[in-house]
Amino acid sequence: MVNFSLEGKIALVTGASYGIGFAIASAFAEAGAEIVFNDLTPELTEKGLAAYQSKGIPAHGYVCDVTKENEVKALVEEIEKEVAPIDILVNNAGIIQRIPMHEMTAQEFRQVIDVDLNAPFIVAKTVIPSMMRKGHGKIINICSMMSELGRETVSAYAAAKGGLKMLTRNIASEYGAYNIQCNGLGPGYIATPQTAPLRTEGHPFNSFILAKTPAARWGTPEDLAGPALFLASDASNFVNGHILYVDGGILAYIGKQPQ
Ligand code: NAP
Ligand code: GCO
Repeated sequence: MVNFSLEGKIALVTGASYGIGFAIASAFAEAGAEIVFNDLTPELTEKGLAAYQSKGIPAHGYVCDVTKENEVKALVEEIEKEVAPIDILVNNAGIIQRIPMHEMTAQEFRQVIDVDLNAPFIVAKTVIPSMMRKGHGKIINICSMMSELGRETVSAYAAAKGGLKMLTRNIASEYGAYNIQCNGLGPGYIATPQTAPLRTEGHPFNSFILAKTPAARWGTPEDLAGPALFLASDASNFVNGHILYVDGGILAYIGKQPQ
């Protein structure tokens, strides 16, 4: 029988108090995993803990900024001591800045690269040694349409998510021999706080996205749960360095002709 169970597995999902990370962690819990997540502030972490609790999920929540190497090292040590070594890492925490490139400061650009590219490197390099010792591990990097496509105002985000795609392939190449699989999950346009500014009443981006998506709807965080579970489970043990796009068909489609 194909094994999608995560029974006995410890999963760390970064930035998972709500949104895509929360939906993925909830699905992992349903499949039997013990959930660990972090967020930036005690308030958000508490809110996340309450949200998991309301679903009957006994998650462990920590405060940690994933861009800070010392905080990530302390987080992973604490998880290993208080829970157990991590079997599954989902690099989910991310930010976006929508600013025309010629108006963006180098500091704003760096901040996006720091959270969306440097942090997945930091968290992955910190958990990989114990995965090597255990002889298995799953790393899932949350990529984006912007791992493949560009668009106005998202230069830093596209540079980071394009880089994350290649970091994914490199981790797969470097650690595949240790039975560590590293894959990317590339969401299309998903209704979360990150995309809230694009979904306001009458915003032209809303109809633009519907016309670009064969499924003709925004995705939901729950749309990502099944594909993430596949990549976290033994069912994908020979899938490595792959980016699984969950986009309602955007990357396959030229877009609907205007009427
Ligand atoms: P979201 O609603 O903005 O949630 C992102 C989470 O990451 C928040 O909890 C955020 O905390 C946390 N975070 C940000 N910086 C952090 C840091 N330095 N340390 C720890 N946590 C941090 O985003 P989402 O839409 O669920 O997106 C999750 C991931 O999917 C991101 O990587 C995003 O780029 C990617 N993605 C989203 C979409 C989409 O359409 N929504 C599509 C493709 C890819 P705060 O609340 O404190 O900021
Ligand atoms: C944007 C969006 C995107 C999405 C997502 C697409 O401004 O174009 O925010 O970047 O959030 O990453 O896959």
